[in-house]
Amino acid sequence: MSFDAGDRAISVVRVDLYRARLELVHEFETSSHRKGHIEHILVRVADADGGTGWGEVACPSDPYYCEENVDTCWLMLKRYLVPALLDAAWTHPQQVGEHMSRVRGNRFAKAGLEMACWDLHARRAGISLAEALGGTASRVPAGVSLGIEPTVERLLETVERHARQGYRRVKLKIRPGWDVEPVRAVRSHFPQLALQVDANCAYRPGEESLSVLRRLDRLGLSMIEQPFAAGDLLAHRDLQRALDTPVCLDESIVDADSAALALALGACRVVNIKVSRLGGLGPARALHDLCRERGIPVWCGGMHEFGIGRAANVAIASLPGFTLPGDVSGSDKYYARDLVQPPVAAHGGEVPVPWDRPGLGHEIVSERLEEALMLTETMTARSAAPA
Ligand code: OSB
Ligand code: MG
Repeated sequence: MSFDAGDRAISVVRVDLYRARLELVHEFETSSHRKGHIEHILVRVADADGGTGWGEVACPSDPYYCEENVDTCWLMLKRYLVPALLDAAWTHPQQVGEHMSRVRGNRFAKAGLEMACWDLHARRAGISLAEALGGTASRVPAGVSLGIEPTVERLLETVERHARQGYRRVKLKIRPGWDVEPVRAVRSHFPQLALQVDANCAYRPGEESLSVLRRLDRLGLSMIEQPFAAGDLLAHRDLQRALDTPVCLDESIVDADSAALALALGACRVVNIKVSRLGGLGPARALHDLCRERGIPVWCGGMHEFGIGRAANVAIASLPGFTLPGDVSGSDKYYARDLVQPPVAAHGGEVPVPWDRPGLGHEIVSERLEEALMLTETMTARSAAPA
C-alpha cells in the first residue's frame, strides 16, 4: 500500500449519474413479473485530486420487489443523496452512510452512491475493494438464479446448461402453481445438484401453502427463500418450526433491526445478503458480521447487476462468513456484452476475486456505456472545480 488513505479527508466534488439499459440474453420471470431488459443507474464520484470511483444502483425498474424503482432512485440521488454527499467530508467510506442517514429508506439509491465511495477509497489506497472490506477468499463459489420458465422441459434445459457450465448450485424461482412439479422434476433429473428455491413473498400463510412447502421440504433443498411477505416474520418463524429445510430471508431483512429481530425469533436459519437491499457495502458487511457472530451462514444475493455492482458482490462475497454459494454468476449469464473490462466471469463454478487490481478491479468501457445510455446528469460541489 502506497499510503494510508484512511487518514486523509475525502470530499467528493463531482458526481455523474448514468441511467443505462442492457438487454437480457434470456427473459427472467419471478413470482411478481417478467423482464427482458434491465435499467440500472451507474454512479461516478470524483474527488478534488482527480480520484474516481464507480457504483451501481441495481434497483428494479418497477416497485414489485421493493418500494423503490429506477425513477425514485434517480430522484432521490439528484434531490437529496448527491447534495448530501457533496457537502460532506469523510475519511472512510463507512461514514458515507451517516451523511445520507437523514433520508429514510431508499436503500437501493444509497447503495450505489456508497459503493462508488468505497471504490474511490480503495483506489486511493491502492488496494482492492475485497481488501478494503476485509475479505479473505481468492475465489467465490458461483451459483445461478433461474427464472420461471414456460414449461418444465424448458426449465430442465436451462438447469442442464448451467450445471454443465460448472455452477455450484441452482436456485429456482417458484410461485403458487409453479412449485412442487417443476422442483420435483429438477430434483429427479439432477439428484446431486445443490438446489434451492425462492418465492419472492408469493405465498400466503395458511394450510394450503404449508402443504406445498411441506412437499418441497422432502426434496432435499438447501433452503426455501422468502415464501411469505417481507414484514411477516412470525409466519416465517412458524414455517421454520414446521420444516427441516432451512428458511432463508431476503426481502424481510433490510437493516440491523430487522435482522436482529428475525434472528431472535428464529424466523430463518440462513440470510441472503444483498448490497443494494441493505443500502451499501458498509451495512452489508455489518450484517455479515452479525450473522457470523450468531453462527448463521450467509450468501451473496444479486439484482441482475451490471459489471460494477457484480464486482462489488464478488468483493463482499470474499468475506469469511459467506460460506454458501450465492447468486454470484458470470455477467454472461445475463448480458451479451457487459459495461466493464475485464468482464466478471465464472470459471469452473467460481468467480476469482481480483486482489491484484485496485478498487472494484473492473473498468467501465466508455463506448459501451455510451451505447447503453438513456439519461445522464452531472452534479458538482459549489466549492470545488469539477474534476
Ligand atoms: O429475489 O434474489 C431475488 C432478481 C431480481 C429481484 C430479486 C431477486 C433476483 C434474483 C436474481 O434472484 C439474482 C441475480 O442477480 O442473479
Ligand atoms: Mg430472493
